[in-house]
Amino acid sequence: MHLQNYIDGRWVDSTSGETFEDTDPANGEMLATATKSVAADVDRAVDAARRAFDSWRLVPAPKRGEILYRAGEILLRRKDELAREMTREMGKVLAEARGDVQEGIDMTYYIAGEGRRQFGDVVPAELPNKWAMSVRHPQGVVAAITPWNFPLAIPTWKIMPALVLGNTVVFKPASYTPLLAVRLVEVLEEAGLPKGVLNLVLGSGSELGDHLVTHPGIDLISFTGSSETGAHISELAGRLLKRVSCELGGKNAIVVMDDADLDLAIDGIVWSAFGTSGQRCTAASRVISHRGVANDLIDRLVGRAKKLRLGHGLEDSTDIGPLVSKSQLERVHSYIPVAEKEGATIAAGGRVARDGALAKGFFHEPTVLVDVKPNMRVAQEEIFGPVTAVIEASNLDEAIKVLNSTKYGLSCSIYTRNVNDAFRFLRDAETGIVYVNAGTTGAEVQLPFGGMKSTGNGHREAGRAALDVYSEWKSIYIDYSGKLQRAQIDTAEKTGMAP
Ligand code: UN1
Repeated sequence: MHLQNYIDGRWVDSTSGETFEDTDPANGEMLATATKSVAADVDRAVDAARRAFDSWRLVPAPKRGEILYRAGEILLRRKDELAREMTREMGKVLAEARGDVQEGIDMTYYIAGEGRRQFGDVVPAELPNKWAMSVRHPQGVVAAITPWNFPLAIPTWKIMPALVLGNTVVFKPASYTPLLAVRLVEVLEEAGLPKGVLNLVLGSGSELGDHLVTHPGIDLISFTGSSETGAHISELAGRLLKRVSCELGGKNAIVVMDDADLDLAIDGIVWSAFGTSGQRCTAASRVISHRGVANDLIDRLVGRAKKLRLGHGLEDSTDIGPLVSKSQLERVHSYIPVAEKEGATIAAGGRVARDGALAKGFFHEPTVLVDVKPNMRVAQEEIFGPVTAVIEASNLDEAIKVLNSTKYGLSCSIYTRNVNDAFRFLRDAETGIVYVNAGTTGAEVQLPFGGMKSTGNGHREAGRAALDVYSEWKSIYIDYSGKLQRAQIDTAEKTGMAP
């Protein structure tokens, strides 16, 4: 299989003629070659998107929405096939890959409905015989730069709202997941998207990213990835006064109080910490346990972590797939000596898994760190792997203090049966997403998704909030009085009392 760029409605190779490999991280098998783009390909994609913008912005929004409905139907039809390819391309187990595709379907249908909404305000004017209202206006050409951990869902979070609002798009997916990106573009092509409205450029972010972000034809950059890259993009784009929407890192915590249903809490921790091998920005990489239940919690968590079965995500028996790449595996594993040096204890896991067939892939054992203090690096830095750090706290106040002590603010949760504690937690957590008696993952598409502090730059994806990223507000005044009316000027006319 060979994967190509999609520019101005045509599948084409890069002008470089070079390729890169798309491989299965569970066994190293090659799935495809992909064309390796250079700056000239970015230029072509941006030019095509700019040209298409002139006509796409004039297509009635309900018609744009209809194309998205059709795309949702095609995604539904292809769900199983896409999920299988996703498991092979980036490793997550099949049930989770199906969930990823489903989240893309949900987002596509949800946003398709915005074709007939996109509400603005109609408000009274302060002068007589005058009309006042606000409408949404597209930004122009959007650069959608997406990660590999949700290779279908996250691109839909960006591309679908951009399209329904009348923007055109240059899509630069992570180089680990070109296949799923090609599939999404195929779906939108089949759904009837006109040429040039969505363009795909495959290749490495470090080689293409700066050129794309600073390209004068790009109006808005929507990026999901690390806080470091988000800051770099924001710096480049900020100088050019471009809008940037960033979804960045997390150091999400589950707080377990001494009155919690511990069985429920352990289920939530295992799912949130080790699902997707911990490669979610919402993953629970900290557990803040009330001292009264900490020993019991650790015993049970360690027991469960040791039972999880590593393997290829397409096998029914597998609980946890590989990490996406060798470099991610090395990065995650490099935190083990850091933890030990700082005085933490490895209560479960801690090793790169090399037994039998696992040696061919990038597997890391599910790892539980205990004796962790809130200021240790393993309690502060995003690890993005199957590693969670248990920190003890004496009461709710201390737990909330620890919760809020990192630079990130994406997701958190509390397990408690005390309604007063739950409400205090909801009020005081400095995160964009808060759960009660559930883990930290599993956000639904109809609510805003994103975080506070270094997790983002104030924008939100999903929900109605997504519309604010991909549109400008235009306020409109229509004076039908037939005479000069002066707002804010102290005259009798202003009150309508003049003859
Ligand atoms: C991400 O990891 O970047 O809430 C997105 C969740 C998923 C989305 C995660 N719905 O875990």
